[in-house]
Amino acid sequence: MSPKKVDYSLYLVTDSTPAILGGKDLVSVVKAAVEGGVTVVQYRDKTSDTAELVQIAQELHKITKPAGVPLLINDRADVALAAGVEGVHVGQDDLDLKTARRLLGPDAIIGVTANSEEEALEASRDGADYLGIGTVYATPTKENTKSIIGTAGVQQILSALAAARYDVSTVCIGGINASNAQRVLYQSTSPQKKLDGVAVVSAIMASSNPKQAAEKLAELVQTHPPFATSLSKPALFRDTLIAKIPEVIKRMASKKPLCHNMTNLVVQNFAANVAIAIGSSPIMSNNGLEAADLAALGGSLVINMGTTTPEIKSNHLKALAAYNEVGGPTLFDPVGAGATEQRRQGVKDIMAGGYFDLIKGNEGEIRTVSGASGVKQHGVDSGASQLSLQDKITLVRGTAARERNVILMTGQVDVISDGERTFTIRNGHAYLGEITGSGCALGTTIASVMAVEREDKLLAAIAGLLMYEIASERAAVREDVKGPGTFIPAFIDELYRIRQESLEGNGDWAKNVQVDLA
Ligand code: 3NM
Repeated sequence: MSPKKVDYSLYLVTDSTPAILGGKDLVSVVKAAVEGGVTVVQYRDKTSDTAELVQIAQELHKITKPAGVPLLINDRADVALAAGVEGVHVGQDDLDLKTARRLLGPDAIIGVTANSEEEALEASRDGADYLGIGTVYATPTKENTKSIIGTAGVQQILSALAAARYDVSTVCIGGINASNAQRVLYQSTSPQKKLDGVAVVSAIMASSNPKQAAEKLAELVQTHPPFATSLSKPALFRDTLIAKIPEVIKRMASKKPLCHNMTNLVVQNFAANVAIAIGSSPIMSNNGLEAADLAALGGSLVINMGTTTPEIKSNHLKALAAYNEVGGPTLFDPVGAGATEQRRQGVKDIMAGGYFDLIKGNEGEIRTVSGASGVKQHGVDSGASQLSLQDKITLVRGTAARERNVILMTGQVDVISDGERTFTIRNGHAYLGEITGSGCALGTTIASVMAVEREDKLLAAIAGLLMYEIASERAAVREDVKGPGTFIPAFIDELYRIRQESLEGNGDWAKNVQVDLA
């Protein structure tokens, strides 16, 4: 079945229950939504009697048909036939696709709910015109959903469809609204296949102004999210990338960007001192309510989970939304991600709540971010390594491609990737592992560079990482450094010196970088 010419970009599923519709009139809400720009309407009504279903479907069709918007009926091919609408949508437990097709004929639009690769492939093989892929995020609108698959799950299904060469259309469903529609479309995209649209219920049906809600969503789904700056990645080779680093650090030191740190209680002072030393301007604010004002100042955001609590998590989510809205660079440091259930869930919640340009962590943390089960971190330390270097490279590259961001796994050998370009970095010094907050302040350093280098965030991250690690090497060999205690002030001095050298146009500090293409 070749895809029919249908615009699936903003797909409305109706809901007549008081919890969603409130006291509003269903037909009026659909009329407003169509005026606002929804491109498909599915009439979903699990309670009305058949005669009533047909009658309401006919009324809805009087609105959708003149607007060129297909009207589909949830589950009921008989109602679709009786009302003469364009098609049906069937769930996995509804009327089966082949029977629906037999009843409605080849021109009808028939969509199928798919929760997994298997369901998606089967429906495509059997001739579905489109798939409703979900559940993306948990939603009170439909509580008996099978599994929450997130953007990673949607992307996996899209990749499987592309590999099997099905050109079936796709929308995703579950918890989509104006705050996440663009990100969900962006992060669900697989290199071979993208979603054709998003399906929403409450974002429009529960709105007090359905027309405005539809207009807003229609605009959002047609545009890239503000944080998607580097849609065409510069094809940088190792040497061209390395050559740019001193200039990037010089730019950061001259511009003194704001670096907003929502970091843990242990490292606030150290991270702020590091930020000042490298030439950025730190603000250590954990108050989510002021994040929108701070985001407007053009800086970057670090979210560090080191001493998280439920209240801190809610502040993090507010700040992340504020920076995402203006495209301000965001960095996530999931400290101790694999150590406790609270933290494992915290990672899931925050990654479902917004977009991070970069996620950095040690092996245990990045494995947790990737979704690996059974990661046992002993406190915030990574614990004994369980992965070979090649395993780390595969994991980091795959996670970056999945999240469409940059992933940095720190360790004796750091591994960094944006999903396309992957590097290993062997700079740094063991003293960094002997003091508190060295990983956290690295996050501050990288975020500071990302604030000024927004186009290529991989370049920004490598520049920040190298500045940091080379400063540690220079500090460690100083005569006044006798151990971790004397290392700290020397390290801050060396960060400051690299900043000053960079400002003077001297990039010699970056001569001994140990960076390799992986
Ligand atoms: N089907 P909202 S989730 C109707 O996962 C429906 O198949 C789902 O509602 C699925 O946009 C869902 O309000 C409800 O979150 C989506």
